[in-house]
Amino acid sequence: MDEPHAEGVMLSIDGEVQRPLALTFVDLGAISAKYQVPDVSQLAPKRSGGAVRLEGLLARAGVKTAADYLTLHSSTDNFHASIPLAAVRERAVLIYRLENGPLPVKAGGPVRFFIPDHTACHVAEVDECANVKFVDRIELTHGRGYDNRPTEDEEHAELHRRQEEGRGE
Ligand SMILES: Nc1nc2c(c(=O)[nH]1)N[C@H]1C(S)=C(S)[C@@H](COP(=O)(O)O)O[C@H]1N2
Ligand SMILES: [Mo]
Repeated sequence: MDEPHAEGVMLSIDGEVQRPLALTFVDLGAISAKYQVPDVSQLAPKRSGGAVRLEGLLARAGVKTAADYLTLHSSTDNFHASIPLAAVRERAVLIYRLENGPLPVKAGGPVRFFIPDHTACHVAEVDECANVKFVDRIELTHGRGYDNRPTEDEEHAELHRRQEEGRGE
């Protein structure tokens, strides 16, 4: 996979919003400092990089009252998760930066959705598996949107094996 370029659109937001957005690395960095998390290790010790709070993106896009689900799309590997908006609205972040550049692909970049206090895989709608890597589109929906997270244990175990191979573990 090619490493992301700072000039290209890294993340779109659409669906039940007043102002659909298409954001570059520079746009993400220009979101108000009150929504920036300069060092995500303060939220999750094992993670590194800089993030912007989901709330900051939603404030710019303007969430319509009908929206009650957040659907995270990765076209890179066709992975999608749809989770209740209220459960993550105030705590989820988008990790998008490592030092001065976009988050590398091997860390799930250029943009990675992250719920700091997620549960273990598989136990609820909002679980570790919903931490979508290479997320390029966030869609606000009324009702649950498209979700292809594995539901069977074996299928999920296989996905984890593939991810570990991808990291060279
Ligand atoms: N795009 C994408 N995001 C993904 C996945 C995936 O296969 N593709 N796997 C999910 C699963 S099942 C888990 S448990 C976490 C693992 O994140 P980590 O590799 O950073 O530990 O990423 C989630 N995000
Ligand atoms: Mo998972």
